[in-house]
Amino acid sequence: MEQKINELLNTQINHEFYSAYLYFAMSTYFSEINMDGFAKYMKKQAKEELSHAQKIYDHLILRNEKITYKRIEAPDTDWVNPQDVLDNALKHEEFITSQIFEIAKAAKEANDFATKNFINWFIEEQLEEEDKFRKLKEKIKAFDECSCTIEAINRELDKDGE
Ligand code: OFO
Repeated sequence: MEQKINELLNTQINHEFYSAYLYFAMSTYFSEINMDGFAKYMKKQAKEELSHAQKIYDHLILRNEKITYKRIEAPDTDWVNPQDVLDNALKHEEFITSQIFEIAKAAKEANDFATKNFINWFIEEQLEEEDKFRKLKEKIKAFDECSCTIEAINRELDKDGE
């Protein structure tokens, strides 16, 4: 594996851990305002992010590649309302998608077919994750108009949670 791809994959492990950290923080935010369905949902997302980090870790190990550990930043938690949290989650996923595309591009340029194939799973996953947050964000747009809407979504998410 080229050094550049090793570095990109190690950086992506860090991004996935940061994503988990961010979503746990969002889960805390929702717990604190008694929106337990949303809290469960974000906790589930956080756990998924940990599994993404592990997937990349396993791929590097499988290829006998070096793993490097980096500092995980603390997320900013100054959200003003639930809509703001979901805006932030969607923006974050869009950033992650751009990073995944960088890996795909580098793998293509290096003719690293194993990484190219591996990263395809993440490309699909990102489509789903952006879609999930976009839809949830749209749903709670009505929050300002009717608090019963957000209560209904909260109950729906509570049923889906792990
Ligand atoms: Fe939220 O996605 Fe990981 O990759």
